[in-house]
Amino acid sequence: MNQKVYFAGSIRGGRADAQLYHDIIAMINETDQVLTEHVGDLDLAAKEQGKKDQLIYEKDTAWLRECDLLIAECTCPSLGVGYELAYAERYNKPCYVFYRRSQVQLSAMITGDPYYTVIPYETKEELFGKIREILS
Ligand code: 6K6
Repeated sequence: MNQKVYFAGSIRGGRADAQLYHDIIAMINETDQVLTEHVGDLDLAAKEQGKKDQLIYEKDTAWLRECDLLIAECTCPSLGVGYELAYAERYNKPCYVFYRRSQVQLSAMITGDPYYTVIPYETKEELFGKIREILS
């Protein structure tokens, strides 16, 4: 309860799963605290404009150092999420990596690294059940 969760999901890598990120974040926020709520913002394109990339990087890496754990949804491939996973490993943050097994073959750089807890899923119910287990 009340853990600080860094939720990672694709932004510039593609927004096909934006609604799913939004729903995951809302679910986690029922019991814990998501630091990265913007990842689930459904109107992100407008808000992204004008933000300086260096400030985004500095803020996100500060949150990565501050968080208790990282949860990533990796079905939509994203360079930023890959970077965040490596950064979180460097700071020994527990990392849980979800992906829909029928839609993507995850990078070997993630599945091959025993540091990460990689969790394939298929349905949203399955995904939410597993996230609840992690947070409990
Ligand atoms: C978003 C909403 C409002 O303003 C923005 C500006 N962009 C970003 N803000 C915060 N974090 C970002 C932004 N762009 C990427 N990230 C981080 O990288 C998020 O934490 C995501 O997990 C990850 C996505 O990387 P790309 O490579 O798919 O963009």
